Amino acid sequence: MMRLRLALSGILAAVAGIAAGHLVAGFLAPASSPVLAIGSTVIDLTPTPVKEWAIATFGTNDKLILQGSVLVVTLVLAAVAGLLARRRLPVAVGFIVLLTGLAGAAALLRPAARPLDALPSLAAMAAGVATLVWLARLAATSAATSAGARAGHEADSSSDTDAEPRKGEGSVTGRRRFLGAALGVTAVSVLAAVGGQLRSGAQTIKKVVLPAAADKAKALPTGLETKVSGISPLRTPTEKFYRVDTNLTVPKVDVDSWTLEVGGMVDKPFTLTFAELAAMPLIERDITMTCVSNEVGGGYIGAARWLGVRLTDVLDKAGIKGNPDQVLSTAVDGFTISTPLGVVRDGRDAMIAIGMNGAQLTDTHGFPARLITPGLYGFVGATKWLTKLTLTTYAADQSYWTKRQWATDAPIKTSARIDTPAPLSTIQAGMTAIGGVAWAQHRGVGKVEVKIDDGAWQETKLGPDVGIDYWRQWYLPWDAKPGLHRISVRATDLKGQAQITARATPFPSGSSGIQEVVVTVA
Ligand SMILES: Nc1nc2c(c(=O)[nH]1)N[C@H]1C(S)=C(S)[C@@H](COP(=O)(O)O)O[C@H]1N2
Ligand SMILES: [Mo]
Repeated sequence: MMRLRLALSGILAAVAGIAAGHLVAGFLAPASSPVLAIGSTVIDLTPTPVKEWAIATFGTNDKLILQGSVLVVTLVLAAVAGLLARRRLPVAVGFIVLLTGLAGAAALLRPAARPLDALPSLAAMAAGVATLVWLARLAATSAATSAGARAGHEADSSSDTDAEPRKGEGSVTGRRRFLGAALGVTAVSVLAAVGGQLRSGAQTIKKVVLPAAADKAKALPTGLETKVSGISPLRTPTEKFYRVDTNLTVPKVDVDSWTLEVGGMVDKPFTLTFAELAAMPLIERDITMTCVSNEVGGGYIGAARWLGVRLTDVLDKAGIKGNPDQVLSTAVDGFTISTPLGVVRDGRDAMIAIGMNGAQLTDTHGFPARLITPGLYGFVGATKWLTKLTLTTYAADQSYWTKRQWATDAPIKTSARIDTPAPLSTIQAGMTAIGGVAWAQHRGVGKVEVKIDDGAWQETKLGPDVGIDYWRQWYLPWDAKPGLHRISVRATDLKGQAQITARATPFPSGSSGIQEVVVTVA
């Protein structure tokens, strides 16, 4: 029983520390909360294959699972500290100091950390140590009294507690006192954690006024979604747009103090405020983004209307000096992306976007400004929460993912996805439609073909053309006969190049292969 109470003392010390840290972080910087700081460091240190496995296995739940794991490991270690607390209190205290110290170091070693980011971990340290000392003492006292109640003064002669073993009610009183303290710590911790969460959630981004585009996009045509049910809409609503980043908390950037710095191998480095950036000529473009982690048939793809400043306009303002070959972009949290300068300057609509689907960027999609590079996977051209552009060389500087052996130049591979019928679904026999989307950004989709069972590849009907940087909807009417059927799809770009049929994993330059779904027709 005493062991249990000691272990519980350790666990509650950790809970109190984590909660205190979370509360303080809520007021200072949400990302510096101890569990989040450790979690972010774990994300950065995780070897690429493990990261890919986690994304493939857990999908967008990967971050929740990671934080859960950090929490569980911490609680287990804290339970050990609790067990040590009776005979070796200094060691147990040292253990808690070490754990919270690690969290503090993790917070301070984040790329864009400020000294203040250590405060939440210091609060965790204080709350953790105080709780441990207090509860462990109560646990030992209650145990000593209960041992005393059972066996009188012979009980546990090595006990290092000075409590007087009493007869009768003593054990019950001691246990009650411990239980009361444990419940108290739990209640206060829950309040602190919830408070911290509410406080960080209350941070919002400001509303900004976006000028109209000087160079507007054509009105979006009506998509196939009006006639093929279950097909992805021609434009992805912002709230349905996939989100991929390394952040455990979404940066809420203060637009008034935000700046975009342009430097490196340039003649005239300069800095722009948001108003100055937004005052430059704006273009509006329909562009489909894809994540390199998207598996064949996956959902890490979205199509939106972007409003922004041409990246070349900004670079030309600075004037390129020497022979840089990459644009290194940095986010407010220090995350970096390399984009090949040759790609940026080949005439495509690479831009610093400030608007998405007719509104300012949302916090999750990079407010106040992000890069969009048509034709390249997001990890080489779509930096969110952008704050710095540096012209440099691949030889001199490497970015977050290239340091982790991902490709440097990563054009999006041609692919097609079946949206309807859904994999492994059961549908009614009779006339229906097979439909989905296909993409070959910056080359354009030429045709999409479908194969049913062992039949021939049949050309599908394509939806409206929104340009080579955008995806294309497609469908094929199908008279479905009862039974189990296999449906495959393949896309070919406008140059006649069919998508790669060989299966490849997302690492290091994007997945390939033909999607095949199985459906039951009843
Ligand atoms: N600052 C920052 N920008 C980032 C990332 C990131 O982790 N941090 N991830 C990139 C990746 S891998 C992709 S696919 C796109 C996703 O953009 P979205 O979340 O708006 O869809 O953002 C890119 N920009
Ligand atoms: Mo990505």
